[in-house]
Amino acid sequence: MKPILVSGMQPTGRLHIGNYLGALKNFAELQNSGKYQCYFFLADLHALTEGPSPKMLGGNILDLAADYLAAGLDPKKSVIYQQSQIPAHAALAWILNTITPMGELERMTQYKDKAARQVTNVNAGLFDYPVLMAADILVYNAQFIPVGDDQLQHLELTRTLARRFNSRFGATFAEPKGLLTQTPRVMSLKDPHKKMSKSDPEGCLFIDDSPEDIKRKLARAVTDSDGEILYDPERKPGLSNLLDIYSAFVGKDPHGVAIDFEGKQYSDLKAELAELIAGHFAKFRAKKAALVAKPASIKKILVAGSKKAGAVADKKMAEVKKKVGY
Ligand code: LTN
Repeated sequence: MKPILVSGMQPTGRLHIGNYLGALKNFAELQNSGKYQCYFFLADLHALTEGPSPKMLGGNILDLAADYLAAGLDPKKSVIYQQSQIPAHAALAWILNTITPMGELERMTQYKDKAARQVTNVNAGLFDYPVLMAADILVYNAQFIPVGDDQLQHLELTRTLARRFNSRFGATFAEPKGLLTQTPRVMSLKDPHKKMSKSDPEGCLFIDDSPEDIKRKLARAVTDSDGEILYDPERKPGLSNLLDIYSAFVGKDPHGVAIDFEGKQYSDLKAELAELIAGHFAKFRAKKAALVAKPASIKKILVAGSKKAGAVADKKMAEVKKKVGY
């Protein structure tokens, strides 16, 4: 049996190139490596912690599923499913809640960040987010979890909860390992000191942006006034961000990219980068457009995947119930 790999993303809006390079691109590569039994899900219970309207949530779920499929996740190779359709996720989260001290959740930096940003809606779900994430992982006995470094603290909690449950109730869960995806930090085109974020669409390149939008946003990207193409994140953060992005898409070191552009204008780099990115996502855009035009086919894939995943999760949940004494 191949080891089990689980990961997911929240359906909370359009994906940008940072999300793509940090997660989705790796999902497809891990799937195609053939080394794992892959489970990729839409974290639509987690998404509820941000308080979306029902229409918004429904739209985002279909949109993210289309992103998964257009980026190459294949229901013949991976289980692709919706967290909310599998009761075992929330059921296991409840049981794990009872072995999670408040203090361990109070320390979570993502919670603290989100509570500071989302001041009008600091709900219990936001606080409990890491326990649900632990359940997402443990309910499949997953061994490998591809995540960005912002999720490592949650993964460490998952390992702690697995150990704690196992020692109290007997061997039940595998302790999962993170597969750290090394992402270049993709910064905003408008302010290279801030991370690229969907909340600032003009500083952000979405993976389904039209070539015209990509060109326009890059043409306006903040650089500096000395005109020299040189990789120097300290002195030239805007330009270096563009070189980092370029290098991530061509798989070359950013200093090397800078050397290739020596003597050229910033506008040349921006135009070539726009073409590179628009070209990289050309097939993706076409596939996504075709999928979005047939939402029923997307739903069918999610229903079938959720059924498969649900059968696996239910089995583990039955074991857990027995172990705790039900
Ligand atoms: N918190 C993750 C999404 C997520 C996840 C998971 C990832 C929820 N449950 C389980 C891996 C495994 C995020 O925001 N990137």
